[in-house]
Amino acid sequence: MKNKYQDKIDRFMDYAKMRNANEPEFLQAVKEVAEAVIPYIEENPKYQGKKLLERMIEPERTISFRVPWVDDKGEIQVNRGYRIQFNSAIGPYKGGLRFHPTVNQSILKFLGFEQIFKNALTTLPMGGGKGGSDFNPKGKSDAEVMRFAQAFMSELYRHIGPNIDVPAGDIGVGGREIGYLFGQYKKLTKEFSGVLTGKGLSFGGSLIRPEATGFGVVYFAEQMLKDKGMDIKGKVVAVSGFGNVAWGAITKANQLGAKVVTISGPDGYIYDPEGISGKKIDYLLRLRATNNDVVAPYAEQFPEATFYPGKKPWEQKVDIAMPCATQNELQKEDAENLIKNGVIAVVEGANMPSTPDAIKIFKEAKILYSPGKASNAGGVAVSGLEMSQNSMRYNWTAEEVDAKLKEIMKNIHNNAVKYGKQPDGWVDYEKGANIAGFVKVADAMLAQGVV
Ligand code: NDP
Ligand code: 2IT
Repeated sequence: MKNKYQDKIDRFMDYAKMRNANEPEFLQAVKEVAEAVIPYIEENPKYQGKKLLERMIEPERTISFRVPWVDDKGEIQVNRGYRIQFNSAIGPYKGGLRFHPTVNQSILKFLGFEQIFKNALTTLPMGGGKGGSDFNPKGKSDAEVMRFAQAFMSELYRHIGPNIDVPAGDIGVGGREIGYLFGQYKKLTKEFSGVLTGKGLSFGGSLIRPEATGFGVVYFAEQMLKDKGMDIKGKVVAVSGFGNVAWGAITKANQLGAKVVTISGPDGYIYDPEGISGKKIDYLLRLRATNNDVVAPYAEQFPEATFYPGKKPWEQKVDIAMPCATQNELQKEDAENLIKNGVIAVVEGANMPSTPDAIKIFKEAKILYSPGKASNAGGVAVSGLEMSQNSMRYNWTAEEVDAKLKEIMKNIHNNAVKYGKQPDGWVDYEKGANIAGFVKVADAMLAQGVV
């Protein structure tokens, strides 16, 4: 089906490519938004002639800096740090920090761009941003992680603040790293504030923040199924990754009566036909804490499971797929396998885990497919709730935060349905989420003039 506005989309993408050559991940994220939003702009004159998309794809500010630090052997190491302050139309810049050797400007721009729309969908007042470093946490000692985090914050602190830009975690950045970053910010500024989210509970963190992204993914899946008169209970689920998001998703899926049969790492995947539950979920945390980046030991620990080296979980027959590892981890042939095996729903936990080819296959098959910016927004939503609690100098209970998270995920779902429902009743969640996020940010930009 050719888009009526394809020429306009192509022209816009030529412009984006010209200005962002050599940034494939960023261009991939821009194209997804352009394909949904350009037709909407064409049909809604209020958004025309204002260069809204041209402005949105240009970060308000890009900061790149040197991060020198000394390792345990006394050797000097040099990493590169970034913060992309993408859009502040609806609130302070907000988004995670990623520490991974693959980090570069293209990846952080794609993540920061996605964050604009995701944060708008949460209904909370947060702009979009992202940052990180090419620092590789693998095999690093605790002392090395601390020295790196302190060196990173020694520059970043100049650019952030509780009303300016509020970073959080992402791949390679969890509670430990946020603690070290917070300590250094406090030392340099003499200020105890909600400048970061994902903090420890004893210094301003919110209950349920560690679980929030994964819980939100499962709440979103629940809504999608409910919309079709189905229940998540009894469904078989494939999860990829074994990090923070995977852990939260597996925990909640079990609580709601689903069976999770896979996890994965860079070394391959684990298939556990008995389901990953109970003490096996706790084992994931230990596996992660070894800093070795492998899932193979799971099969030694639990002999009923099989380890498939170098493979991805998408070859298994499951009802629901939840990619929770990283970008572009679910490709065309994986999508074909999932469809062949009768998958009902693909609910993204990671950011942009499905390639455009894979998404096309899901859409043609008219299964339930949700992009990360809608289904993984629970993490940043609870970050927003952490900011609120810090401002109030008050803490909500786990039940209160969880109830708000559930409500937010329901709102995101309904908002995506509002803009994504097709004449035949099938919901294009990708289109719906992109337009819903765009409308909120575009209205704020229009009201604030050309700034
Ligand atoms: P973690 O660091 O806790 O876990 C990341 C997982 O993905 C690990 O299993 C990791 O293995 C794997 N992974 C990372 N990079 C690669 C790669 N290049 N190739 C193969 N596997 C890889 O991160 P999170 O769980 O926090 O993040 C997972 C995804 O969810 C990311 O896409 C992130 O952007 C997204 N997300 C995170 C949120 C949060 O609140 N933390 C919120 C919303 C989205 P390894 O490190 O061994 O490579
Ligand atoms: O991708 C994401 O939404 C995150 N990594 C969480 C960001 C946040 O500010 O909590």
